[in-house]
Amino acid sequence: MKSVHLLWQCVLILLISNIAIQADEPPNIVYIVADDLGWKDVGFHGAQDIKTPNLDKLAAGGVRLEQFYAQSLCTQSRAAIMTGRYPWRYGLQTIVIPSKGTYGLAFDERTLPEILRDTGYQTSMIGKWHLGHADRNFWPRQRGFDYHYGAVLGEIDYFTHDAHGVVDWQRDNKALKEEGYVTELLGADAVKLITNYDEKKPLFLYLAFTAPHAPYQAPAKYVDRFKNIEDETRRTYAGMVSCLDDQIGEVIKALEKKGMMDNTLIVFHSDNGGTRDARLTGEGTVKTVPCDNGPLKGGKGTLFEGGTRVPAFCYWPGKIKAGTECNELMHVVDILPTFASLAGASTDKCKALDGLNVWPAIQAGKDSGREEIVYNIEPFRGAVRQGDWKLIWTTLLPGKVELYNIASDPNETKNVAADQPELVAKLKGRIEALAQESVKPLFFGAASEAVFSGVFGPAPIPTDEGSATSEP
Ligand SMILES: [Ca+2]
Repeated sequence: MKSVHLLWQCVLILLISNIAIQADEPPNIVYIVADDLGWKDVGFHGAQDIKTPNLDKLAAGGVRLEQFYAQSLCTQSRAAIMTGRYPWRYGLQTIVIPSKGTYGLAFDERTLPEILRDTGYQTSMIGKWHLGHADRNFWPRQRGFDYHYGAVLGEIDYFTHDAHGVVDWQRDNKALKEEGYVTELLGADAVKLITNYDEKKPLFLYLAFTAPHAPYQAPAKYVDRFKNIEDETRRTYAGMVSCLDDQIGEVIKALEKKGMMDNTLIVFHSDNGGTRDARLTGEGTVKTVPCDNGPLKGGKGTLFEGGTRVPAFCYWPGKIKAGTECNELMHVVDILPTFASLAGASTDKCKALDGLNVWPAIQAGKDSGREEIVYNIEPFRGAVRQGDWKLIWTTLLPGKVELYNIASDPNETKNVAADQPELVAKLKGRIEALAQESVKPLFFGAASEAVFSGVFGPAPIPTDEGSATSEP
């Protein structure tokens, strides 16, 4: 009898230890980033004309992150995601890498996929990179991804896959000629990858859609869903968002079909706010700006909330409570340490991280530990938020200082800088101290090179027949 009892004890111990191993099993991570999606351009933030049923279902089934910040432009956010460090630390804080730019993410920065790959993940990237294209060493396959399909530039035509006549469409470093609409191609590739997935390793999939960034293009079948929208650009944009939503729905179906959902964390957010300035809609021109950031002030490229606070959620049934809302401060630099923590990966080889592991806040609504958001530090402007207080300092003459209480005035309508000189001095001091730690934007070098190669060329003096002669 005693031996039977002992046997049961052994079985019980084995079962418990097996459960413990399963609980600690590194999850698959499907990390979906939209490009220039407005705060209010998703159903779960109240969009009336655009329908996003798949995103809404995921947001409702998980936790909405309502104070999740990104940088205000593409390259900057993607750099922060890849490094866990603010982009002003390595020169990517100003504008984006332009198509003629020859620079990229510094090679001494350790990247998120490198960290995950070193701990046993298969690392795949499908979509837009925008962290350097002129040298192939900047490309995703050389920066930690086992697989890449998509574009390396910041903006390509959705049908021809080119920018300024140069096709930017690759699979694993090899140029690819394909027919198709970019959002559908990226979604289909993600579905294929998941369907054929080798389950021996946990999967990290970074699915970086180019939608709904300019140029505003969508197949007629998506645009036709929004015949009720009068404005042509908004109608096309709605079609782009709808296609994005459909493709995310297909990815979820593929994960379900493969039986991966129980152990897969899905994270979704936009890389910056929606554009509110026609000059920032991309390299083309549009009559109207189609994005809607709702009540938030400003948009892409600005340091206001509309440029930096983005729609975001996490979804993992069984691990994250459905229908919850998190108002803890978070920033895209937190992605790297949070994923590393879930993966059981070490960040020891990284430079000093700005990001924090915010998983306890996401999963259990605990304090995120983040008391400060640094919106950006540039030679001509900077902004920080500490607690509820946000200071935006424009240092270009004439300079401007704006102080807002984001808790009581989230839409930045009342500048109270004049009423709070001590707080202004403290936050200005913080910005100045961070500026001392920052490096010069790489964009300045590229821009001056482009300008000077142009302005010191031959002068465009008219020499046609109507010009003056040497005769008096
Ligand atoms: Ca963007």
